[in-house]
Amino acid sequence: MEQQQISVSEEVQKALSAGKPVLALESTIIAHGMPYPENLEFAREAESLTRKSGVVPATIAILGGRICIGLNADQLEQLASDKAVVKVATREIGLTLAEKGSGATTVSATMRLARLAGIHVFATGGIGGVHRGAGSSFDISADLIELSRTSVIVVSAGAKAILDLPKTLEYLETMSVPVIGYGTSEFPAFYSRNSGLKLTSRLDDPGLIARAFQHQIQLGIPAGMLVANPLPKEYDIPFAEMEKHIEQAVQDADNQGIKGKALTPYLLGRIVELTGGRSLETNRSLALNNVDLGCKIAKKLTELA
Ligand code: PSU
Ligand code: MN
Repeated sequence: MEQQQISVSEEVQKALSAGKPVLALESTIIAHGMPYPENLEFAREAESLTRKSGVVPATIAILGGRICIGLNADQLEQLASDKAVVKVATREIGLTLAEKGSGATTVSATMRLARLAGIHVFATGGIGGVHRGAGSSFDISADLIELSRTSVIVVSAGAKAILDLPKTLEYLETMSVPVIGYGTSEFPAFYSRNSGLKLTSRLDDPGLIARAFQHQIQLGIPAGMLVANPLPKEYDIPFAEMEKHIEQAVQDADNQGIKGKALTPYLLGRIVELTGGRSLETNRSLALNNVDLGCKIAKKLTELA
């Protein structure tokens, strides 16, 4: 890798060379998934929770044409507030570097860059998936493709019910991506602990999750792993209650002709509006809950190494 393309913070570099646990964090959730200033508060909180757990956080983004693995306070602030920061999926990494642009990385791009830096565990809120109406729009997130070909454990609260969850699970099965329920046998639906969709795999022990992943790596299986971690009970918004807001948001997007990469950020923002900010508090708590589990898995993984 060319040195001028990538800058790994000193803290992350030291941890990696000492074999200490590191947790990757994405930046699209900051720049395009939550409004300012709650996004900045969340980003800081995620990093401090990681450090408190004895793990080094590596928030990943592209800034000024360089891949940054581990951000300083100014860089976090820029990501959270600068409207010129674009949304970068894996396919846009090369382009953003060539244009010397700044981008927030989605789950797909963050996985790819984490792997490149030697980081194996990544915590986020929810992943992208198969959109409702994908039968005609063909809108399927590149996150699912990346999960099938990049060996990183992604800890999420499942996928948001703005998506077609049954199709998302079918797609993950087709793409050979293990989906592991943590403390649940059901696929969580982000805001809700329950979706009614059964999972075929469940592991309640972070050490076993780490071991399963290590077996995949040793066998040369290219896929990552999706850990589905239901949000804390006190923040649960029942599936049926969210459904009306989601239907409204999907309808509004359709009326305004919003599609492609703009669709997910639009839906996330619209749902915050429609729930009067309640969904934002839920989003924050579930993402921090994923950081907590991500730290546990990252620590177990370094013990196995
Ligand atoms: N879902 C969420 N919050 C998010 C995203 C998805 O609940 O912040 C972001 C993630 O960065 C994810 C991206 O990788 O949206 C997926 O976008 P798309 O649907 O365009 O692939
Ligand atoms: Mn899409």
